[in-house]
Amino acid sequence: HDLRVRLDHVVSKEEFGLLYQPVVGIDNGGIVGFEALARWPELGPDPVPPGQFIPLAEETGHISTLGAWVLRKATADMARLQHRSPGRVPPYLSVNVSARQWRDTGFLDEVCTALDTTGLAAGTLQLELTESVLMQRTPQIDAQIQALKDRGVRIAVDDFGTGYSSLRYLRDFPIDVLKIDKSFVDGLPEDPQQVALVEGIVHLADTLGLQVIAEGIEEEPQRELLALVGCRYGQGFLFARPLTVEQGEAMLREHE
Ligand code: G
Ligand code: G
Ligand code: MN
Ligand code: NA
Repeated sequence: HDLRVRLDHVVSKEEFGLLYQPVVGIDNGGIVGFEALARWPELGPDPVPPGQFIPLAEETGHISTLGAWVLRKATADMARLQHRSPGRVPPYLSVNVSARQWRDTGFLDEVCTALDTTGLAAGTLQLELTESVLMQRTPQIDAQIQALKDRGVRIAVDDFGTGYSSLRYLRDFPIDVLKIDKSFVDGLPEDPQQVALVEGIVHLADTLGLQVIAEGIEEEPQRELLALVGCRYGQGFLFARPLTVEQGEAMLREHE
């Protein structure tokens, strides 16, 4: 209950933290994008971990306000960062979008307004959804996703392999990217079943023309195995933790 009250307060003031975790090339560690990750604001003691306040925000509906704020702030941050790094392929921005946000009829407008206001190129925005969204599709959600695709926004399936879903959506749905969940990466490279699963996912994605990002890479042997089976992109503490936008920009320059 105390957490609910504190979340009400944070949401009403629109005071959150926002960090960016680099997405890198598995082979060379070069940054190709950043995933925006919401954080409890730094004011005061006793920060609440995102694994606690995000589910509560989803339950209470606050995720709509929080999500809209993340979109505005992250597109503005990334547009500035791209502007300051001319002459290289601009790193893309990936934003987590909860099922509840996809059901909001105003969501498409929010994204378009964020792009128009900040000047961020639509082709450098990626939106992450979970398998549950694909299982609860409605004509309205499909229309929003198609409109975003028509604008050039990319769609990624987050936590791939962990939800209750049918593989049919990979064929019927305009997805661009699969993010292999950390739970599959954890057992690499020792667990032969995990290796087979990851190899299978990469192969399936290749066949369907989808990009793959492996999440939660913490150890060099995991990276090597992923590179070996042809996974081209990764995220994880081995490469970088979630960073402030300034730290992210500094890391981008180091790798130039
Ligand atoms: O930041 P961390 O990696 O601990 O994230 C915990 C969970 O919170 C993850 O499932 C992540 O996808 C989710 N999350 C983090 N930031 C956001 C956000 O801005 N919006 C939504 N919907 N989920 C987020
Ligand atoms: O659900 P989603 O994949 O968006 O969640 C991303 C979460 O995973 C974030 O909270 C981020 O802080 C966390 N994360 C990213 N890389 C690693 C990692 O290498 N190890 C662990 N334990 N967590 C990670
Ligand atoms: Mn994510
Ligand atoms: Na994930």
